[in-house]
Amino acid sequence: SGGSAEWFRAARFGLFVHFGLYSLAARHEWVRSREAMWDADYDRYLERFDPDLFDAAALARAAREAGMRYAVLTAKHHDGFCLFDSALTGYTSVRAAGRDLVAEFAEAMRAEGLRVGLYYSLLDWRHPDFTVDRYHPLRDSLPPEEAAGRDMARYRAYLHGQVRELLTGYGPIDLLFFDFTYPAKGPAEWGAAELMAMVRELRPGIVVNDRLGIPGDYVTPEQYQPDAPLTRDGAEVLWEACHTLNGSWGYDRDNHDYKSPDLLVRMLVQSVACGGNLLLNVGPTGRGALDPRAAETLRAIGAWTSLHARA
Ligand code: FUL
Repeated sequence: SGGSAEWFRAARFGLFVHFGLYSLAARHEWVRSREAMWDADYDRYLERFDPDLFDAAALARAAREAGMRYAVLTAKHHDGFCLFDSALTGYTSVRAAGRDLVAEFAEAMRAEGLRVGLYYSLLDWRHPDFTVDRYHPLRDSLPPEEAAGRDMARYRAYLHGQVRELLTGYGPIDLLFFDFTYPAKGPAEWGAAELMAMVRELRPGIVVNDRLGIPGDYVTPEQYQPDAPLTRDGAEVLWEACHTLNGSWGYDRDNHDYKSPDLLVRMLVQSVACGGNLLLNVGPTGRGALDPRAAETLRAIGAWTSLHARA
């Protein structure tokens, strides 16, 4: 990746934002899979989706004041619901509520001087061609003849087409966080090499994570804290530990088990000391607001970074 990842190494601290239909359920972003919901069950959230309190400018300000220098929004999570305008599906925040949240987010982050990242789920529990595996909500309910007609080649075209939309319709995107590869599906199912080539052609210098199942620009320890530099073939690699505030990425209303600002500051320090970044998550409420506990945590971290972080 050469010098293009320099901003990423220097940035050290970023905001992860998980927001989608699952935020309305308020009990973890995997709710649709965990509870094996049919489309009709999950549509109750689509019908009520109205992110009237989603304020990208306020999020950007909170991130900057916390000492963060980039932010990553879930353009699409595993449920398939898109926070952007897509010619390839109507399953979007634009169709549901007239809001292109990716556009709002990108503009607001740039206005605060933050780099813009997008998370894009490789899994898609709504797309009719995404084959049913053990994580799929319809794993026990889809009639075999319907399951048999699914075609990952068509899904691949959709996936590549949507990534193209994200990289061409929203100004300069600095980072892509793909998610994720697992035993049932990997680089072959994603068309990973072609996808990576397209991404690099559309956005030379973009920083891409490693979850396509092929090497990317950085590695992504999730919910654990490396205590030494990370290496590949003996050479240090760029890395970013991503962490939740309370164990859940999507808004989890009744989970009160928040990490303390003091612990989070120590995790940030340890990441930076070991050559890594910290990507700290918030999961806005169903209406798009920052939970007061999350807002307070960001403020408390900012009280520390404003004294101790260097530009
Ligand atoms: C995981 C996902 O399955 C979680 O829902 C979350 O998005 C996390 C950052 O990555 O693999």
